[in-house]
Amino acid sequence: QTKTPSKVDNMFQNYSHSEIARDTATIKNSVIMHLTATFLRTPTSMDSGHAYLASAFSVRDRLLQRWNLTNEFHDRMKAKRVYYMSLEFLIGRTFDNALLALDLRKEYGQTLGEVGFRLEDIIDEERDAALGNGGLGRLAACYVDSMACSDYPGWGYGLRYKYGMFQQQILNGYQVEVPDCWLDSPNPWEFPRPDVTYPVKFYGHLVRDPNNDDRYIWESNVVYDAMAFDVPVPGYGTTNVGNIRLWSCKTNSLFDLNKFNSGDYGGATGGQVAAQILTDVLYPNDNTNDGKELRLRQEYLFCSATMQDIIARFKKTGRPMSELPELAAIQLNDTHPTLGVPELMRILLDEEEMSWDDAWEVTTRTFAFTNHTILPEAMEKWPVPMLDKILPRHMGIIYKINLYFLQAVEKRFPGDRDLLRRISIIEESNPQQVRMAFLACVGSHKVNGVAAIHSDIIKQTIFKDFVRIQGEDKFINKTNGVSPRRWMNECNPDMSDLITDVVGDRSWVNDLAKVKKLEERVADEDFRRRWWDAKQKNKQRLAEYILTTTGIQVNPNALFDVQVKRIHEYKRQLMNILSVIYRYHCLKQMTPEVRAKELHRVVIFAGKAASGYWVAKQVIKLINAVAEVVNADEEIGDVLKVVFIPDYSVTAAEYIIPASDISQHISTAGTEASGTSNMKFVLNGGIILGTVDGANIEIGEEIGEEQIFFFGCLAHEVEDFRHYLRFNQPKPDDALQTAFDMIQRNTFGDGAIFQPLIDSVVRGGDVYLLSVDFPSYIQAHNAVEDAYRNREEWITKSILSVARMSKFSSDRSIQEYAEEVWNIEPVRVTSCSMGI
Ligand code: GL2
Repeated sequence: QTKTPSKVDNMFQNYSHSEIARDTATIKNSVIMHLTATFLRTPTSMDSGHAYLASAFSVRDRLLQRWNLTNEFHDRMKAKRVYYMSLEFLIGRTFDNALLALDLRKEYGQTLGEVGFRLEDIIDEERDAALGNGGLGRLAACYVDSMACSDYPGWGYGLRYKYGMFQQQILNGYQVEVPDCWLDSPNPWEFPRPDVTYPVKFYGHLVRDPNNDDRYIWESNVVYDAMAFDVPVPGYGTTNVGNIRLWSCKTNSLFDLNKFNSGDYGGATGGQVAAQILTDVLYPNDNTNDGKELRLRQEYLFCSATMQDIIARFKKTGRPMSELPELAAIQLNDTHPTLGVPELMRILLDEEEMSWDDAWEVTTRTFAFTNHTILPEAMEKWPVPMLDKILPRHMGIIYKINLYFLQAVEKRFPGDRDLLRRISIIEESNPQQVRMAFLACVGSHKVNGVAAIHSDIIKQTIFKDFVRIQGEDKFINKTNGVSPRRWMNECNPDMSDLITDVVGDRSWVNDLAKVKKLEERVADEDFRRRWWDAKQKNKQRLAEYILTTTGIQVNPNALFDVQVKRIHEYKRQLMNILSVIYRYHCLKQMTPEVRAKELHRVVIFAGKAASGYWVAKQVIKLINAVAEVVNADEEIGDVLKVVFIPDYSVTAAEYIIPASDISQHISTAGTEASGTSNMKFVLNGGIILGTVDGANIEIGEEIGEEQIFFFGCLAHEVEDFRHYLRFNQPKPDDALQTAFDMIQRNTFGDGAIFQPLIDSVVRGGDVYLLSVDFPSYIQAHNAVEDAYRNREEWITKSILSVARMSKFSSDRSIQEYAEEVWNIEPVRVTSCSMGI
């Protein structure tokens, strides 16, 4: 359904008419204009870096016209907007994405060709915007992409970190973190908005309003400025352009002239430095809560600026504050933005002078909350004394939210003191802690998990009491999805062209249900050959990438077996590398004749470990140690290669994912909330080797169990195994024991450095159940090999998988959120609606 305006004036008419000139002469002019006027270069002194910048700025001009129109139009229509609040947006590159969205790839390729550059090289000049850790941050980027492409009026809100996710170098097999200074060169994809700046207060004290019990005046002289930077998000197949508004802590007003005049130069800039630090770095923790005070201040800066901005926009409509939920829906991407709840309450109570009950009603109708993990170490909690010191007003509001909530529960379940203790937002530990997941839950009208199994688990565990108190209907599932624009059309051009041939046009990019048509061609010999060739070409491209990034030569005809994701114990990269060691052992036992007949395999790893996560870093070292020995073993040759690709990123994923034959998603059952790379791999014609966990399960349901290799224990069995292993020594099977023995016999260098990894299994209770799942894991590997040897069977699996993946488009997820959580409708800016 699309709204059209009753009457639109034509103030944009001329402006819009000039939009998107496609002829190469105009494009060339605009590139040269930016080259000379923006970057002070001439065509003769143009290098590929400047060719990229000038082209990017020229594309950006075209995008910004659409961006302006979209926002203007949504404002005029008083459209309800959704605000996706996320401390992470893992955007990656934008240039190629924008070219595809504007359908200008060919034209820019031609223009660049005329001045002596290849488009692919120019695309490679762009640095990733790596403002996120992993799945959660990339999901946020896919969701804003889907909002733009589906014409939903939606904005992302986040922080503009000066240093994004660190760059990973590998030195002597170990991970070394290097700062990611991504803003060192000009960033064409952001727009500074000095006019959109809000003051954000910290510390200080409270004065009660003598005339209004609900109202306080918060006095403090620690006030920072949050300034907006807008990042346009091009919609594909629509002129709508979305927006991600990122806040940066501004420092200008914090220069102390008095101190400077008295010669205290350090003191004069001290305030600036303190403020700047707030948005300097992304915390590089994935699925773990760090609990650092600076992080709390980051979160508040983010929440306060965002809430002030949303309210300022709402106020322009002239509607009373009580109607905020009619025009704004706010989604909390995990608990990181939960301070938005007490911040909105503070604004409504103290600035808008609403009553508590009215303010609470507005707040809970506006917010909804997505939980992304059940790992206990990831649960955000803030010590009450810390929160009280930094945000005294918010601590007071949280206490009161908790009090009213507990009173209501006590009324319904009188005398159940244990229930009150369990559900209290304040944990009675020493010191007391604020449980952010509970605050987010109480402050929201809907709570969702990110895959069916995960949504069930949270209802049975962390939110069990809340389901009983607040009702089943509040707790829903929204299975994650990925953008077909980036994760097929952009990263896999050959397979995309094939799909386009079958569908008849490229409309499947915005309507993934259309890939179903591939099933009709599954028996078509010519089509099958082209399908295989597309995969081979992607493998060749990855082989080249591996050679340049690692110096290792791999054979593109081997089976490419990939595990790329954050390094985490629960994701069990350790189990993978132990199976590689076992395979190496088996190969060494064979005669050369027998060995030569083995399936050739390249085992590919990539992923970053949080800088403080020692065990994860040891796993990286072990992978590299094994790679060094195996790859140098002439007896083994191409039969087995092991590769660790450094510095995994969105861009690296765009090379790796289209080239996989098999990808591993092997978390201990019940621990991976969803996973999203699993969806990307299958969408690109790869097959999953995985546990019965997260979205693997739904992928299996959709594509059919013949298309996926499952193994391992089930989520409901995990607790019993863990309990058993707490009191009994695990019993590694022969294969696992062999792998341990080889490490301990110093096959891969000094075995002693890896002993803690072995101990985590044999002495540490084997929390992630490696010893339990290893036998079925090895069996599953054998099944994969058998299947891959039968090429025809494999091609069928690959085609059928892609054909059945439509559920996992983020467009589907966003539509479900829009209809069931946000209550928003698409609002399409059409040429005629703006008088174009
Ligand atoms: C995660 C989950 O671990 C992952 O399984 C899920 O796919 C994503 C997106 O929902 O969220 N939770 C989390 O804290 N991180 C994730 O990637 N960092």
